[in-house]
Amino acid sequence: MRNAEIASVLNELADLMELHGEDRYRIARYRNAAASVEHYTEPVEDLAREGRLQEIRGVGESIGGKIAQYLETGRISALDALRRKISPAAVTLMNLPGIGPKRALLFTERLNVKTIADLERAIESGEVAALPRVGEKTAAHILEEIRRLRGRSARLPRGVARSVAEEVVRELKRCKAVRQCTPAGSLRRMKESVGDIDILVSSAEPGAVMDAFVRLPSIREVLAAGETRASVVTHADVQVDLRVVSPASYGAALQYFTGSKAHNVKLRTIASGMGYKLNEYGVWEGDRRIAGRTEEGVYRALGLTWQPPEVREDTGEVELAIKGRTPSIVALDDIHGDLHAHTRLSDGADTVEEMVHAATRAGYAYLAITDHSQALGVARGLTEDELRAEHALIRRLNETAKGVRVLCGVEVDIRVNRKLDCSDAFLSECDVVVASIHSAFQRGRAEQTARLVAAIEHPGVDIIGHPTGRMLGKRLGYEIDLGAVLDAAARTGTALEVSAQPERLDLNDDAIRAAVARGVMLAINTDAHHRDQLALMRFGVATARRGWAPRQLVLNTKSRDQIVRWLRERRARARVSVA
Ligand code: DGT
Ligand code: CA
Ligand code: CA
Ligand code: ZN
Repeated sequence: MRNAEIASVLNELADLMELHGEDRYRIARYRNAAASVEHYTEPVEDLAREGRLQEIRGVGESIGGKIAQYLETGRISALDALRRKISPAAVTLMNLPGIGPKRALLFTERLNVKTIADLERAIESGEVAALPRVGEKTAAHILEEIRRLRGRSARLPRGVARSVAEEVVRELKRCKAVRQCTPAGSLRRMKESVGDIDILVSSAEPGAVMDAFVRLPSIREVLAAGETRASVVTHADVQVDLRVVSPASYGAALQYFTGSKAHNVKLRTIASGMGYKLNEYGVWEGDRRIAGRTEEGVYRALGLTWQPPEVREDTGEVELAIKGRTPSIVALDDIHGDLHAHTRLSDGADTVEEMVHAATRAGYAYLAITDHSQALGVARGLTEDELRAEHALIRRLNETAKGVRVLCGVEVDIRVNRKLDCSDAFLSECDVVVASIHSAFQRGRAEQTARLVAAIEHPGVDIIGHPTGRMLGKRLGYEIDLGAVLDAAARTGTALEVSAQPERLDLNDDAIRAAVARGVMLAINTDAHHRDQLALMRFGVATARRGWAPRQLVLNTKSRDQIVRWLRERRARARVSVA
């Protein structure tokens, strides 16, 4: 059925007619016809074959002729003629809310704008606002639309996806017909961003589950709904795919829908090599299901060891599974503390005491308080004297408190000139120093790399915070030569952070893998700005697991005594270099 395709061609024709300044009633006829075609229940190509095109509402001789021409030849001569007259850039721009044909032509002709990125730059430089009949307000509005559209077409940061998925799972579990219910797909594999959300349910009554699903309050639109599968879009503009299987197939379906595709392809090959068939309903020997109820059972039936979802990317885990092994990777239980956290003295929300209390509840052995240094005006950075006062408070706390050992730290800014924002003497007094870049993201690759390497080589620095500065869905990181940064870290023993903040996850999984290959020490930190954010640790750990980071290379798996010893040795070196 090609109805949607035909409708989109008719709409394009209408767009171009509009740009060309044709009669608006004529244009409206094309748009109406496109809408009828799109929603027509029979395939329009059947109607064309039987000469019945004019049965479609709004389709007369002229439009009918164009549809017939398109179906016969794949093109419409009137459309080709218009395409030759109008720049494709104008068409792209016209599709943005707030831009009609007149403005699209104005932007392409007067400002030589060819892409949406060009337009964004032209708005930022003030050129658009200076055009006749546009103005600041319209320009700002268009910019907002561009950013909104961009956010929608991009993959979803996992932090957002997770909360949507949790909401759907919570709502679904109220339905009595739902037995098991869990997110699968890239969300379960803990990827940093997801294309869509996949949810798996086991039930003896799939019909009842489907009914409940398409009526959930969080759902805006049902894209497709069958007996055991459905796709919907939520009010947050997120696609959710649901599959319902019987309990006997739940493990096989969970394995299948967790993916990745590449991992699944390898498993199917192994199955067929054993004379079995593997699908989302089970492992089959002929008509007999030999596994399917649990995921472990599916792996076992194939002679494989179960693999954690985070490593199912076909990057060596299947080969380990054949040998009866799993990658040796860090787990949440291995984490004994957090080495990067803020209080209300800089840009955090809570007091030192509240942060420490939260760390105690998390069962931690240590917590580093690392408020910002003074360069960071926006984050209420502290002077050295203010930081010293905070450290004095922390030392008093440590005298009385049992349990969590609080480390006196700082998150020192790495300035544009490669210097650190605190004196060497001050840094050598701290228990732990995190150094991060917070400014001048636009500098070139060589310059940024040199900034980071200078901080890595500084004897007073223990950890580099969020090393690439990226913010998922907001900005790419600054450009760096990752290899050179990793080499410097390996050489000096300086740890690189794996930020657990869902929009950072920085280093990311690929960079972690490269770091691990060089034996670079990592620190999985939450960079908590609120006591509740200490709980973000699991996202950092998941990212480290995707990068196959072993426990031994993760600094905060060390016990309290071990970390104190590790830091003390580095402090001694820092003091020698000061003296
Ligand atoms: P995404 O949504 O782009 O972040 O990535 P996934 O991995 O969630 O992919 P998705 O939603 O297209 O499909 C979910 C899982 O279903 C996928 O990881 C593996 C399985 N799957 C989907 N299509 C196929 C397929 O054609 N072959 C195989 N073997 N598995 C598939
Ligand atoms: Ca998915
Ligand atoms: Ca999907
Ligand atoms: Zn921070």
